[in-house]
Amino acid sequence: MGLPGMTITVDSTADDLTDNGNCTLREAVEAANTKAAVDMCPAGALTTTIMVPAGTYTLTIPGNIENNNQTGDLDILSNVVLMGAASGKPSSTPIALTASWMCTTQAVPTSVT
Ligand SMILES: [Ca+2]
Ligand SMILES: [Ca+2]
Repeated sequence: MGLPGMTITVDSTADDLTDNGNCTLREAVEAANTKAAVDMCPAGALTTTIMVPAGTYTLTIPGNIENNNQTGDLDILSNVVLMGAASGKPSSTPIALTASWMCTTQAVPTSVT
């Protein structure tokens, strides 16, 4: 099961899922989703806090209609808290996502009536 809480610090504004010695935002989300280490990101936990340094994070891997965080938008499939690393406050870091690749979250099912 792993630890109940884990913090992953993003160290690159790049967008990749490649084992190249960094921890991108996509890799951090992947580590949270899979509860396994991804490149330099440590394994996520039941609740994973992702520390996001100030910067512009442009998603550059093309793809749509894909919901497993591999291409296009980021797909958060577990409990994730995004924190601005500079201030340590939630939502303090603007994350610029390209308009067509919006960040989607699926951790909390919503009921539609
Ligand atoms: Ca990488
Ligand atoms: Ca996707």
